[in-house]
Amino acid sequence: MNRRLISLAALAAALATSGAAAQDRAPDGRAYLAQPLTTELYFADPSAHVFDGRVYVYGSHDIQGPPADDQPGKGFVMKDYVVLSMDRIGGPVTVHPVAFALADAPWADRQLWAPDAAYKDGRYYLYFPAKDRDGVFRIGVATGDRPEGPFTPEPTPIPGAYSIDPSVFVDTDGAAYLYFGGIHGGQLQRWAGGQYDPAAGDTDLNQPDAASLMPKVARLSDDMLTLAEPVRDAVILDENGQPLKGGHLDRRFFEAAWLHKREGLYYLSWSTGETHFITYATATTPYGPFTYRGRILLPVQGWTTHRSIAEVEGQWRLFYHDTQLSNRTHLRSAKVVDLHHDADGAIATIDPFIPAP
Ligand code: FUB
Repeated sequence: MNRRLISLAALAAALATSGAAAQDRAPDGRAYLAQPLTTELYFADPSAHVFDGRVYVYGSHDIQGPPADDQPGKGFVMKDYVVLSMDRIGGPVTVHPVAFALADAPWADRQLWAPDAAYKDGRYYLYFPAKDRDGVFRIGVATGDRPEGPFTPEPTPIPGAYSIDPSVFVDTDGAAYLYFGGIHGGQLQRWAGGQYDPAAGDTDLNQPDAASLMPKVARLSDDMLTLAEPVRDAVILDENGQPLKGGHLDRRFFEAAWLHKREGLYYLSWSTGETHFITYATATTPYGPFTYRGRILLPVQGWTTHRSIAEVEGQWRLFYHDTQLSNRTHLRSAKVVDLHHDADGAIATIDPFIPAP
């Protein structure tokens, strides 16, 4: 029996004992809009790309960690990356072998969080955050000659990149941009002065009148391994042209920046953290400034929310995660649904649950 049949048999056995209905509805009775891409493992923070006609999804390989209430993010203790792929949306999903493990990255000590990948000139690049031995989140890059890995990490983190949730956008002219950052457990506030300050800002982020911290952006060098320029803020403005404030909890940037481009317009989306929305803003350049437009995804089951947006088979898709299979914050599953832009480019808000008839 191959690996997939074994896992399907295990799932069937689990459903037989736990009851399939428990899989189909959230604890509060709502029905899920989509089902997990895989039940073989917990897989979160999905970053999807089409490489050579096949869909590849990069993400966090969730595992059970220690109780984690005393420190933001402490329970996310991932130790390796795996890649999912499929030849079409809705087709069978392949879970590839480990793409690389924590021990392969000499500088990384713990917590392999949300990654992303890019392709250039026959090479694949996996961008990933991890804490170093001083407990500081940094961002590394690993390279490989196949989209599913294996990937070999560079010996040091990318100079000038920090915090969490790297994502790469490759523009139509071939220029590649790295977006990153996440507040609270992602430590972005500790870099507000340009250097890492372990005492900075951890409890001071939601000030109603202070500008919120913004995601970071920098163009990548031609070899995709370093930053080609100083990091700048991807500034998000409200409808009056003012930077979002720390107190705008239902829209300000928390983590998980992602850029997609459609019909010449640049869309930046992100998670609002404790209010659990995926929201977005648009701009005419990849640097911004971006103007807030609205919500893409209403709260999913689970504390975190994270997504990527990719055009697959001529249809825009939203890859996201929730805790359907575990109902536990740190054990998440990736899903995919269609995403629709209105005539004026606005994104139609998605409810991850099916409305009751
Ligand atoms: O997976 C760990 C962290 O949870 C990610 O880096 C965040 O975006 C959130 O999804």
